[in-house]
Amino acid sequence: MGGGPAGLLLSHLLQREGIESVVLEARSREHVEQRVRAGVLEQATVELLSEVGLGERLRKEALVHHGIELRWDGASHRIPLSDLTGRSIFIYGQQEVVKDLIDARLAAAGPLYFEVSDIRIAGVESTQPTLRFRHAGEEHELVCDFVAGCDGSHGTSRDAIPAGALRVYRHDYPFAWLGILADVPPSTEELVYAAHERGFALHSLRSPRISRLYLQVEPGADVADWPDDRVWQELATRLARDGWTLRDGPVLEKNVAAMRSFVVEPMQHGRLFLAGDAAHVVPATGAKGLNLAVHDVKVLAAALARFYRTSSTRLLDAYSAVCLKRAWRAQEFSLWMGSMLHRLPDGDGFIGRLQRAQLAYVCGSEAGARALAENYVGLPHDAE
Ligand code: FAS
Ligand code: PHB
Repeated sequence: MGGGPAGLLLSHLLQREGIESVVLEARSREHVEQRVRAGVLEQATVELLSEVGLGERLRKEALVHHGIELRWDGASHRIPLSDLTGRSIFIYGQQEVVKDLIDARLAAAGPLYFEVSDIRIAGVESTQPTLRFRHAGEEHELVCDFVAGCDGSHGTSRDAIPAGALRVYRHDYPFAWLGILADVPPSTEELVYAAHERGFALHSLRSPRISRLYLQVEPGADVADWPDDRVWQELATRLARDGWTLRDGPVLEKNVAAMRSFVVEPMQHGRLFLAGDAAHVVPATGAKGLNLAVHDVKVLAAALARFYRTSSTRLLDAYSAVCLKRAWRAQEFSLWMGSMLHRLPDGDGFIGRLQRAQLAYVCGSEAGARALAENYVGLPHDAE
């Protein structure tokens, strides 16, 4: 269930193992290919996509970055990610990953249904769960061995799990992000994370011609209160540094995203396996969400392949624990980075001083910079 990065990549990995699957997506192809989300890919994510034949366009178009910049009190502090970890990050929009996955799925003639509705899951505690759904005005039924809930944070696959069987962990942050996609060349070579007394700001990018920028705003902020010139003005203020100018330009897309943490345990119930945002959501500060989804389906595909080859459920039984370990690492890192860089209640008082001390340690000591770098580039997939 779900034709986002998790669902599409899982179907691709299974197909390579000779395992059939059907991808059911609620929205249209246009919608999922246009949806602006992630932009930072870990090296392990890029290595996996390349290994499974999805790296051709990525390798040509992705920008490789070896560092990020933390900017505070008007000064820049570069975190040399590759020098500290031997690993890099790749800038390649999530919608490009999704386009590559859909192209591969259709090229392999793998079943992929868009604009599916009314999906009902039954029998996940049996060895033959069923899915009923509507597509193109008709009722369909699928009898399957397993169901993968890859339908994101607002999906319905979790509803098939009895309430008492799941533990849900939530944490809402006292801020949201207003994000813009702009038709202007980036004003920076590497990502800039700025901690400013007026709030956080991030200068990211999508290509040498397209910029992606974010502003910390109040939870529930209304885009209508943020006309383009106000957005650019606020970005210029928060990202300000002597001798540096922010280029502005036409805003192609603007949205507000809530910042929250969410984890469900376990990530499996009977023959239903949850992956990606359906099981865990991290705030975007650490750029981890998409990368976690990729790791989940890599582990799940290997476990399913082992089951079909040997009937062993050992890897399937370990799936939830393996993925939750990485998800909680990402949760802790995202909270740590978010707390260091955002304007928080009491930001002018004790908490503000703590944030400054944390920034000074991270930017002033190799140990501090390495802790950020290791988590930001992402631990190798086999680091479990
Ligand atoms: P998705 O939500 O992407 O996909 C789920 C799919 O299921 C969707 O296509 C949806 O339409 C479909 N669906 C929902 N309900 C359904 C139903 N009932 N039946 C059928 N289909 C259904 N992550 C990073 O790693 N790096 C970043 O830089 C980054 N930046 C982000 C910026 C923003 C503003 C946001 C919001 C997120 C960001 N993320 C980032 C996180 C993000 O990329 C997610 O982790 C990623 O989309 C997760 O992929 P999926 O689990 O496939 O879920
Ligand atoms: C993005 O490019 O969209 C992006 C980059 C880094 C983040 C979050 C989002 O931490």
